[in-house]
Amino acid sequence: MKQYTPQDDELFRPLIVSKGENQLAGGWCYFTDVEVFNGDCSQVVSAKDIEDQTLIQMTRPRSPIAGLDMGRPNIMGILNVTPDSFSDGGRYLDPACALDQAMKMVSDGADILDIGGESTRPGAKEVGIDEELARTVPVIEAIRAQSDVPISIDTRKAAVGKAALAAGASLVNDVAAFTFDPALADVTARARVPACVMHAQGLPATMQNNPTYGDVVKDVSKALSGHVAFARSKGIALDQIVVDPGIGFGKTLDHNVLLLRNLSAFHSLGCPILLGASRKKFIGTLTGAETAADRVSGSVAVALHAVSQGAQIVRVHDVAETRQALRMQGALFH
Ligand code: HH2
Repeated sequence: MKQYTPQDDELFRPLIVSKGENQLAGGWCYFTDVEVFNGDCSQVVSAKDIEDQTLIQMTRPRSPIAGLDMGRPNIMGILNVTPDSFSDGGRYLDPACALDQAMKMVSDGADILDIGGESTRPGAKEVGIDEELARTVPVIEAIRAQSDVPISIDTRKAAVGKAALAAGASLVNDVAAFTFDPALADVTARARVPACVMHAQGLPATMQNNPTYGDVVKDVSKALSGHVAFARSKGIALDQIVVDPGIGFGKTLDHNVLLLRNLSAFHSLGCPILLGASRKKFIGTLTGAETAADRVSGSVAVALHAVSQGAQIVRVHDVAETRQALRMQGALFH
C-alpha cells in the first residue's frame, strides 16, 4: 500500500544519490527519496510511497534523441552564425569560420551541434526569415558534407526549421516552444525529428524587464508540461520531446539559481532534460566574471551540476573544457 496520497498541483523532486533503489531516467543517477512540493510546504517521502505513474515518469529509460544515447550525458556545442550573439556574435558569420569551429567542436567531443541564426539574448530584435535562412542553411550543408554529427537547428520559425531539416539538421530546438510560430511544430512532426521545447517568459526584447513567478520551479514545470502536450497534439512523439527550463529567459538571478538547484524535478515530466547555461550573465553576476569569455570555469561548474542532477544534454560554448570535466566526473561518480 502506498503511504503517500498525491494532491493536485504537486511537484516531485527525486533526491539524487550515486547509489539508490531507483534509477533516474535509465541513466547514471539514482534516488531513494523524493521531495514533494505542495504550496509553500515540502516534505521528503520515500520513493516507495510515490504513486506508480509519477515514479514511472522519473525512472523510465529515455529513447535516443537524434541518435544520441540518453543513458549518458551528451554535449551540445553552440555555433551561433550571427553578428550579435552575446558570446560568439560575429565570430562565425563567415561560413568558412563557422565550418572550422563546427569541426573543432566535433573533435573536442561534441555529441551534437546547435546552429542558430538569430540571437535570443535579452534585448535582441527579431531577424527576418530570409536573413536567418541565409545565415544557417549554407553552414548546415557544409557541416553535413564533411560529417555525420547530429545537427540541431536553433530557431523559432517554421520556414527556417523546414529548410534546416532539408539541409541535414535532425533536431529542432525552439526557445519559444512553438509559441512564436506554431507551424514549426507541424514541420517537426512531419519530418519525424525530435524537438526541444524551452521555457521562456516573454520575448527576448523585453523578457528581462520584470520577470515574475509565483513559484518559479512549479510555474516552469507547469508551462513545460503544457508545451509537451501541445507538441504531442501536433504529432511529435512523447519520447522525442526534450524539455529545457530556459536559464536566463525571463528569469532573475534567484529564478535561475532555484531552477538549477531543483533541476531534477523536471525529470517528472518524463522527457530528457537539456540545460543551456553556458557563459550566461548570472554566472558573471555570481562570480564577478564580467565578460562572457571569462565565464568558462563557472559554465563548466554548472554543466557538472546539471549532469549530477541527471540532465541528459548540456548546451555549451566550451566543448573541450566541458568534455574534460565530464570525463573526470564520470570516472569519479560512484
Ligand atoms: N540559450 C540560448 C539560445 N538557445 N536553446 C536552448 N534549448 N536552451 C538555452 O538555454 C538556449 C538556447 C542563448 O544563448 P546563445 O545561443 O549562446 O546566445 P544568443 O541567443 O545571443 O545567440
